[in-house]
Amino acid sequence: MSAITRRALVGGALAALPMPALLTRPAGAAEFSLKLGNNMPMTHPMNVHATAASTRIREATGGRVEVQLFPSSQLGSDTDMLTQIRSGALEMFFCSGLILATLVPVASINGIGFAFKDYPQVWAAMDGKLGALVRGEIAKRSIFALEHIWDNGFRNVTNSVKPIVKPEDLAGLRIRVPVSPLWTSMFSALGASPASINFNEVYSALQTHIVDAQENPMVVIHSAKLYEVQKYLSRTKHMWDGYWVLANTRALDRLKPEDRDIVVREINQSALDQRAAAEKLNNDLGKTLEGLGLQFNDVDPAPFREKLIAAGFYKGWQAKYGDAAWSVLAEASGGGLP
Ligand code: X2X
Repeated sequence: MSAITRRALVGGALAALPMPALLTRPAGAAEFSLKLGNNMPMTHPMNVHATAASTRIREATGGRVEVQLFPSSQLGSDTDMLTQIRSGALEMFFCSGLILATLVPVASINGIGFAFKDYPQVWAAMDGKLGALVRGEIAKRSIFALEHIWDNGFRNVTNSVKPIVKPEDLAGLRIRVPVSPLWTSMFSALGASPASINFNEVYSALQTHIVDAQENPMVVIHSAKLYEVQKYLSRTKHMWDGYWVLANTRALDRLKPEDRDIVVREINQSALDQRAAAEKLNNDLGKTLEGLGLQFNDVDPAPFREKLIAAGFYKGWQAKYGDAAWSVLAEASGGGLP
């Protein structure tokens, strides 16, 4: 008998037998295990505070619910995880609104160039009308976005060629951007040559010079060690980006209502804790990164914004999002939009 036939027979025989040992949960095991995937290493404040939430959820549900973290794109790229969260193969996913926009177009709206000047403005917008608008659109796709978005941060351009001081310095620069139409549009409008690459391939793309530049908040540049393969950090602060916690609606609805409430409550609590931690790091990491060899320069945002206006960037995106959504952004940005 060939190995294949034997395996098929054994499998068939086993499948036909009742297997109480396998169907009963071992003592102490959770009734519900929710996988939570993301693209950051465990040291990133997102995973530090997701771990804290997971511990509190296990305690508060008496061990019935377990949130299992899968950091560092272990379950695949962001594009893969977005597919998995829709199918239910993945129960929860930390996803940048801009990446989510390949599915829910308005979700990229907070990333419009230079829309927000500081964190207080961002949190008022994202916990207020702008966030509600985006969450409403996400809900139409049978995905539940938890109330509080987590901080990724204000993004800065890094590269291995030269300091970026004026928009012309970006001309023709091969810059990695995440997979999202808004990012490609913005860096094309600024005169660079953007390439869409998922985060799990960024380090090697920079190392092998498939691209020479990328843009991310300080915390990401630090925790993913991008300073090892980049030389200059220009404080462009060209957009703010955050991570929604997305949950597959069917998976959440399988929980007892009180367990579901605990999961949502504790993750929202950790969102607020993580914001404080990430904001502090994003403000404080400059010295550390300089010590690790990155050369910093300040940037006047005005000419970058002018370049975007001249390229029709704002008008084009206003037309895509529609006037209603655009006016919510305009109000949240306190007159920061052209
Ligand atoms: O992919 C990126 O650059 C990152 C880590 O910032 C996001 O998840 C959008």
